[in-house]
Amino acid sequence: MQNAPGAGGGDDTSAPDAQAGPTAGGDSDGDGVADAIDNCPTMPNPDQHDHDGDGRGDVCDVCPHLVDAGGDADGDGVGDACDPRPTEAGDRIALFEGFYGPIHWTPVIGNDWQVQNGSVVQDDTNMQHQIVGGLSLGNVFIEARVRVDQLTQYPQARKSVGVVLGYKDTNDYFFCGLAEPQGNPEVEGGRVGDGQYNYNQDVFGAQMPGDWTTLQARITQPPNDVAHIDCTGHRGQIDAQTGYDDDADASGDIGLRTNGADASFDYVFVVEVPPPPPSSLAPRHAACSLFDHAHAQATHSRRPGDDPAGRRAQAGSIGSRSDQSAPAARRGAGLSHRAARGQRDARGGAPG
Ligand SMILES: [Ca+2]
Ligand SMILES: [Ca+2]
Ligand SMILES: [Ca+2]
Ligand SMILES: [Ca+2]
Repeated sequence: MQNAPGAGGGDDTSAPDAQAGPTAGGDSDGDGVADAIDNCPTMPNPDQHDHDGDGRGDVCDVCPHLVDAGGDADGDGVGDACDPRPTEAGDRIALFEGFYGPIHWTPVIGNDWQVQNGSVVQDDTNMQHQIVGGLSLGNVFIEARVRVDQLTQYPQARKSVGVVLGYKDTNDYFFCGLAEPQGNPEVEGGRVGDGQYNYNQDVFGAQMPGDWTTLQARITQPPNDVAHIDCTGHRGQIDAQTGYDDDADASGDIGLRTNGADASFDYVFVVEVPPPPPSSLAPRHAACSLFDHAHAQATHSRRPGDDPAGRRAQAGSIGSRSDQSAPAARRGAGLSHRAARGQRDARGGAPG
C-alpha cells in the first residue's frame, strides 16, 4: 500500500525496462494504463479508481478515503492522516470499499443492499437490515461516511444507522452509529448481545436525515481484558462521541446496519490494529486524537464513557430483538453504565 515512488522518471526515453520503474512510454504494472497517466504506476489497477480524487489510486493511496499528502511516518502502509497510531508501525489497511459496483457482502439481517451512484444503499425503512463483509479481524478502526435519507414514519419505532464491528452472529456484535431515540439525533456505541449501549446526549444540530456524517469506531481489547469501543460522529461543525466497555470478544467481521432508516454509505475504510499489551488500558479514551483530519471543531464532544448512570429510559435505539436478553457481564473500570435494559421498547424494531 505504498505510494508509487516514481523512480525511473517519466523522462526516460529508452525502451521499457521491467527493472527501471515507471516510464513514460511503458506500463510497468501491466494493467493497461500507461505509466505516464497511471495513478498507481507500480500496482495493477485497471479501473484507476481514486475515491478521494487526490491523484493517488485507491490501491496505492495510504488514505484512500481522504485527500492527503501521502505521508506515512511509521511506514506501515496506513497514512499519517488516517493512521490510528501514526507513530507506531504494525497497522494495516484491511479494507477500503468505495462502492463502485455490485458488492458481495452478505445480508445477515433483512434484504440485499444496492449500489447506486457510488454508494451502497438500503432504502427500506420498515425493518432492520444488516450486511457483513466476510472478514475475520481483531482490533479494528473503521470509518464510514453515511447519509440518512429518510426515516420510518412510525414515531415509536427505533431508528439507527451505523457500522458493525466484532460481528460473530446476529446476536453478537458491536455497533457504532447515528440514532434518534427521542427525536434528537446522537451517536451511540455498544454491543448487541448484552443489550447495553452508551448514548451521547449531546445531540447533533439537525435531524438524523440530511447531510453526510462521518462515523469512526475503534475497538481496543488488550489480551484477556475487556473490549472498549470508541464511537464518534462528525457532522458539519459538530462532533459527538461515546464509548462503551464489554467483557466480550471484540474480534469478528465488519458490516453496515440500518433500522427504520433509508441510508447511503459512501465508503468504508478499515484498519486492523495490533492489540495493546496487557494492562495498558490508559489512555482508554484517546480516540479523539485519531480524528483531527478534515473534521471540524469538537464543539459538542464529551468524553466517552462518562455517561451518567441515569440515562434515558428509552434505551434501545438499535432495536435488535436479541438485545433484550442475557444479563450484562461487564467488569472493570468505567463500567458505570447501567442502561435501563428492561424498559426498552419491547417491539424491538420498526414495525413488521
Ligand atoms: Ca497501475
Ligand atoms: Ca486517492
Ligand atoms: Ca488519499
Ligand atoms: Ca502509518
